[in-house]
Amino acid sequence: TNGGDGSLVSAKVPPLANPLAEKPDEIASNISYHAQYSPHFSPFKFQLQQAYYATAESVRDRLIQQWNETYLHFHKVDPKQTYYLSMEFLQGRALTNAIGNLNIQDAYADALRKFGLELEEITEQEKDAALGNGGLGRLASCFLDSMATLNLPAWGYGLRYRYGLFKQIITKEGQEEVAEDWLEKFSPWEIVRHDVLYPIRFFGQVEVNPDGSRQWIGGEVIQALAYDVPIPGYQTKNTISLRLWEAKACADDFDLFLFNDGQLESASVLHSRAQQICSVLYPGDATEGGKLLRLKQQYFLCSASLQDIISRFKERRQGPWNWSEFPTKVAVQLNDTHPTLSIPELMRLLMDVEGLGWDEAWAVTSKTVAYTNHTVLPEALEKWSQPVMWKLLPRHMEIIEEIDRRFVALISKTRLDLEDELSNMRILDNNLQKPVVRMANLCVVSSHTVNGVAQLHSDILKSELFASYVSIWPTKFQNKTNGITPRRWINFCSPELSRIITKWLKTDKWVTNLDLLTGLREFADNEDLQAEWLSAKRANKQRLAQYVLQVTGESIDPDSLFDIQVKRIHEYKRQLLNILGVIYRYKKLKEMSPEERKSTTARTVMIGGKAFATYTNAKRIVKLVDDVGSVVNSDPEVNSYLKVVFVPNYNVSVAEVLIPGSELSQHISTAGMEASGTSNMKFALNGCLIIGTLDGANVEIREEIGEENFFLFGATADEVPRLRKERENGLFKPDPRFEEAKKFIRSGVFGSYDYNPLLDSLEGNSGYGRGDYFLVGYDFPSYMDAQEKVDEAYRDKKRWLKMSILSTAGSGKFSSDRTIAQYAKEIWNIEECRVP
Ligand code: GPQ
Repeated sequence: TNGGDGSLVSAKVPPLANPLAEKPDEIASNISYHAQYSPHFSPFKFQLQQAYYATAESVRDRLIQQWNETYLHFHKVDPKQTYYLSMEFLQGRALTNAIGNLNIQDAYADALRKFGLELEEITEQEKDAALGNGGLGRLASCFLDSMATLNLPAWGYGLRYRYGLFKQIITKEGQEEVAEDWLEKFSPWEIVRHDVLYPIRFFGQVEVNPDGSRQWIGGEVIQALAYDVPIPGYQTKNTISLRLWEAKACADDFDLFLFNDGQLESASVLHSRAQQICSVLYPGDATEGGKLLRLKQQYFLCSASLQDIISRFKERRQGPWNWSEFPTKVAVQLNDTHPTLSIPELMRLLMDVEGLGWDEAWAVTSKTVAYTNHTVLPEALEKWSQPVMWKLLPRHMEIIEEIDRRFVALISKTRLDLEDELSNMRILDNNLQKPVVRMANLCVVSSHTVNGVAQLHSDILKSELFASYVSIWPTKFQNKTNGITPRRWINFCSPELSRIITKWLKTDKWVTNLDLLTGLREFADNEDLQAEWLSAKRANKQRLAQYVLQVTGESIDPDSLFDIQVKRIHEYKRQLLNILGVIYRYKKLKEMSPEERKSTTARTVMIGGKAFATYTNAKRIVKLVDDVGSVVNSDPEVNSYLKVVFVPNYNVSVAEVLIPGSELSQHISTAGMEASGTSNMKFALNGCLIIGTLDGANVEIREEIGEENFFLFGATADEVPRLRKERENGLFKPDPRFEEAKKFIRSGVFGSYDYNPLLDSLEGNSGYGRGDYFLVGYDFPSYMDAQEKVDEAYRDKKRWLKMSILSTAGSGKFSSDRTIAQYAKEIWNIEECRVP
């Protein structure tokens, strides 16, 4: 808090209620205080919605207290601090997580019972904050939880989108997208900081001053306003910030003259233009469109965050100081290339505002910034049109040109052997038809460290995508295998299983030291543990079955094997392989006698995920799954052995119900294409077995939990290029089962929708949208064989339970605490800064 004299003082005002209350009575009084005096609703009502907001506000008071203490402590100690810049944060709900991390869930449950309310029904009221598309955004949120829990001086920076990820509705036509208004009422978790405001410029021109220095002037200026979302660590006082920027027009941008003249819309044109910036999350997941608005959003995030970081750095300086200290106090991590403009923006601020020379500014920038790559898919590597960039960010383009020029000079001078590759390594692609800036190249050249997100992915970056840079900067490239927070992804979403783990390990320390789970291995055969495990999994399956009934109307049998694939719908993730396998299974069940059917393993296959709104083949896959479900589920001969459900609107909260109740999950991408995957880790941690390819983090999961506990199939990453070549040359011989499944769809059993384009993509030797680029046909037979092994394993209950326990026992490595500790030590060079 800033005192009137501009100095930092701690708030001395006594709180009205005790925000740190831990007794149910006191908590109940805090809740009713908020119901009365933070009146967002008409008085004298205390229904679920009101109760949720009042409860959340009482928790928020506590978070504010801890947040303030943390801020002051960081300010006093002045450690090196990390700033995690991400265009996406997929936070999900906050209430259960906050009271869980604060370890006050029992007190809150008791307090709410005094009003005749159950904690679960209150937490259900909260809307998911879905400011992200998928894995990349959720990873950022898991990282925040770990940073806070590890007491690291670290903050997140993102955008406060008005509309987050769309809501998916499944109709007879397939997927429909509806805007999801997470701020419909308001979010009790954000604190607006009216005093944290920065100007952000777009367009305009560069002016050269008499002394040769340059400055960017003119164009449009809007403001970035800070909203802080407090992020509590688990069982620690440390509470860090996710600072989200909102765009605001400048105060004098409202033209009262025009308004009084009756030109109401023209009067506020700058206001609505500013509002657009944070209106929607760019609905892309590994696909990029050249949208000017998206570029504006990216620059808005980078400029606001860097200005804020610099101002905090200066605020914390005491006595004389030098800019060379900046990288000893600040680490900036770029979550993929989306915040790449941080690089030229930091250069600009240092040179044009702070007056540093190029060399000094470059030394500071390149020691500060590090970059994480999350994909090798060519269509997801960001490239921005040079003419568009010159128009929107003329000064940044000058800086980027200069970085490129110096890079070319360096190579020409020192590495003649790389001359041939130089045109691909350059930041600028000056191709006359479509000159672009290659953002990944800009990141690699400018960052001190570049990392991939799983060992295989990092190896591929070094041997393929960034191979030519490795010989210049051999130590720049690292691996940081992704992780997930065990708080949200087992402790809070599967309390039953968590209690059993604590009981058998005789400690709950595993929640912050996930490696302790290996202690379960010695009990994997123990009948008592197995019985408890079974009953916890069973309860989770029942909860899941109830959920499915509620959202789809389909009743599913908790005695069947729950087989789940949930993730964004993408051809490389191969939901099509899954559903083709289901179709084949259905056909075989139809051909069996009733007696034969009885000896099969009954399965419920659930598939969920959102398709990018204009990704036609992904939407066709959604439609196919739903159609197969309609036919199979209403087929009385088969439906006690097989059910197929498309779970609508997959999001963080839905995942928290699905994952604990799953027994088998599918991570079946074409090898080499999934950078890591993170839901694979969540499933394994929850005792769910994986059927998967040797791709992304699957490789390491299998290593950790043992190959005998993993259903492996498919081509390996190094075989894929050869297999594609062979296919192109007409050398692929499809398995008869594959042909049978496709033919079955073409016969029309699943309705009149035209599936031919989808099926055609699997045919032919090559060509756009043809030639089975994702090798569904090649992997189909080994996939079906692996599925048979699953059926067989499931029939042996004891064996399955043992495998399930070993899965959890082997998941310790995949805690995001481990990942973040590695970033802290090996990339950021920061240390714990615990609030006393
Ligand atoms: N990922 Cl580049 C996304 O979710 N969105 C993106 O825009 C990009 C990557 C995913 C990636 O596909 C997964 O394999 C990773 O596990 C995840 O990022 C987190 O690293």
